[in-house]
Amino acid sequence: NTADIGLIGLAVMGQNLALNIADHGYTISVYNRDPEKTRKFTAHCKENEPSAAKLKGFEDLATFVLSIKRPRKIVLLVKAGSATDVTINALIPFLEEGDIIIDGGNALWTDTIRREKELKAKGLEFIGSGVSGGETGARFGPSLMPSGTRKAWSSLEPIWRDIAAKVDPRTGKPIEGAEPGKPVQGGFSCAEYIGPDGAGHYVKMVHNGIEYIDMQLICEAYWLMKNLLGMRADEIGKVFEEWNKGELSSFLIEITGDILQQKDPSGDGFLVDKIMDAAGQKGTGQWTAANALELGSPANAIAAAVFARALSTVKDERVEASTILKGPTIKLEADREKLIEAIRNALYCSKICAYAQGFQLMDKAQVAYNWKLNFGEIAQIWRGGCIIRARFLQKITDAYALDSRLKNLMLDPYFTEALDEGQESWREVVSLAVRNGIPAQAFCAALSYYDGYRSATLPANLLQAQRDYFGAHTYERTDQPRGQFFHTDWPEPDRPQLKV
Ligand code: 2AM
Repeated sequence: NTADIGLIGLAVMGQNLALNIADHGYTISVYNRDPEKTRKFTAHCKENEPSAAKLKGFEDLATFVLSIKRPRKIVLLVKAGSATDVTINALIPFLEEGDIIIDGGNALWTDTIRREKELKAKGLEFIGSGVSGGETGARFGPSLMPSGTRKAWSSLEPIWRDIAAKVDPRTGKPIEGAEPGKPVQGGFSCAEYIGPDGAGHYVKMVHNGIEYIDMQLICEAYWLMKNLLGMRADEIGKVFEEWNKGELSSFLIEITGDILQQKDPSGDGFLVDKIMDAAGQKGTGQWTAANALELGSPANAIAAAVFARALSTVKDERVEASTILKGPTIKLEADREKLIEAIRNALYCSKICAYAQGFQLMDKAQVAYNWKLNFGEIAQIWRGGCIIRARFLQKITDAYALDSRLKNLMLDPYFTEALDEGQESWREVVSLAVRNGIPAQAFCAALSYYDGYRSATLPANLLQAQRDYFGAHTYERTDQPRGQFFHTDWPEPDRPQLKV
């Protein structure tokens, strides 16, 4: 038993993470349910990977487990859901007290809580770790969101910190330059302990919810430029390239610039124009929105992004409805440069709201599930490696450094000012979308959230009256202390009895 760590599940993420671990000088044993994949992978490594000697494949689970130093650390990168349980159950007979299973899949955090409890009863440790960054992240530095007991974390910590993305601790800028066998040295490591049991997978889930809305907002900005200004894909791509130089600078804006300028292989036009407009999803955005509903946290923009994907999938219905349901004809005499700048402002303001919703949700969750989350650190973990990595996240870290108990990101002075500066354009863009019948549900949802949150009064007074009227649900009064409840015997208007 000489391997520093073991890894099960040699699909793309597993292969890349195993190589990343090996690149950092750790010896690693790997195993896959289908041994053919293990053979293929190790053969490939021998031919192509400088760290191949650090990595050893196993075709038998017992031998695999025995090859690892105790307390054993075994990373699972298998399909989330029942496959994870099947794999854990197969492992248990071979494990010994204090051994640690690390689930790096996209597990639902409640499953992680359950698994940790079950394994604890057997004397085993369980770490649920969010892993973000896709295959490149896994290979050269992912963003890692681990949770479990502190003891288990301290055992995993050196490896997790080594393999994670690195950012400049002062500016938050990602430290680039990784290549196989040559890991980045120094910098803030995007792998911080998140909390006990399911906290890490929860934070990863919210990361994905934010990813959904980030992507949807970018899509709406593209759609407005295309439909209001009649711009070609490559022209819009150039705009995103420009935007990537400023405060919107992020991985998603960067790849959008590239995508929009990609020509179709047929030589006819741009690839994006040929791609079917029906979006897929694997469920993590939906989990975020569902949890926001469950906790009563107003994450309407995140939910709008999930619903936007749902609406996209009813393509046939939309095609039919487009010949039946009428909208306005697009009428626009706008200055192109001015409108592009207004859309950029709308995107930035909406993005601030989206992140405010994500952090507000995590704040609710930490109370509901008994965690203590460090929001500044979470923003910094997301600064490198992951899909939502963005310059903007440093502003979030700065905001929580200024006030660790900040109630809402929008109340941080930098964000308050950014929203104030951008709001006129934001409103103009939303109005243009509405007047011209261009769907922009994420922009609209974000703006409604902003206007709702900044309203000292809302029409919920009437709502409470309605509830009291038909269900005697009672209400509080603005001229009496909170916590005192009143009921009115509402004068029922004369009306004819319903006859069944
Ligand atoms: P496989 O290669 O043998 O299919 C991602 O799909 C990873 O999860 C793969 O390594 C895959 O193994 C593994 N996996 C999927 N379903 C599984 C199951 N029911 N039991 C164990 N591993 C599974």
